[in-house]
Amino acid sequence: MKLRYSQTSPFVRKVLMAAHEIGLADRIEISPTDVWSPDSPIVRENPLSKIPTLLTDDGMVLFDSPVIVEYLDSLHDGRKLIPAIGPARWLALRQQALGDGICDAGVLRRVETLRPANLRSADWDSRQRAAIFRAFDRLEVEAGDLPDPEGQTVGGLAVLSAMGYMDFRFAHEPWRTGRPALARWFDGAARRASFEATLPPRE
Ligand SMILES: N[C@@H](CCC(=O)N[C@@H](CS)C(=O)NCC(=O)O)C(=O)O
Repeated sequence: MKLRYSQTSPFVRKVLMAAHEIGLADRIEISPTDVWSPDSPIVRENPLSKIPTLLTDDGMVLFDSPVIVEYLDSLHDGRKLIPAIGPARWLALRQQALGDGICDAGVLRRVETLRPANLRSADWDSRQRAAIFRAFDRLEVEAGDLPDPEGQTVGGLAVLSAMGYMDFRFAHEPWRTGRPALARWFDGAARRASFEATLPPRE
């Protein structure tokens, strides 16, 4: 399998942490991809031109990180990252939606900073920032529902990736302040090898 990839993408990171957790990382060839280049092959593979995009060994092109994680989770017989049924499933998927939503808002804010100053919108930035911190507030209230490090789920990985992205791009806006339960959960979850193996670059 080949993964169109960037070391800075929190969605790619979630997928790669998932692959490490279920023992499939060695089967994935990572292919650094610049989504902003008009020559990038990703435009032909994924009409949305986003990473992560997975090219499977049998010729499928899969995109959107939840779809890719679900595919990877179908390839092994161990403990699943996506619980099959019941409340545990909906909890994990909802946590994934919150984590991914923080990343969506964070990536939008980051892209905004790359635009010429006269085209940036402070209102747009505040709206995305507010969504991020509301999501962290909700996660703090629900921190007891987050998985143990040894029992990771797609929800826990998405939240962990979102926290890592905030530390990477928005360290000046500390999400830990006033959220002690989340900070404690992060300290435990970030000790996993899957987190260490997928750190973003130092910039
Ligand atoms: N919902 C997508 C979001 C992926 C995404 O936004 N990726 C960013 C990089 S972090 C991207 O490729 N952006 C390029 C663009 O928006 O054109 C997922 O979960 O995979």
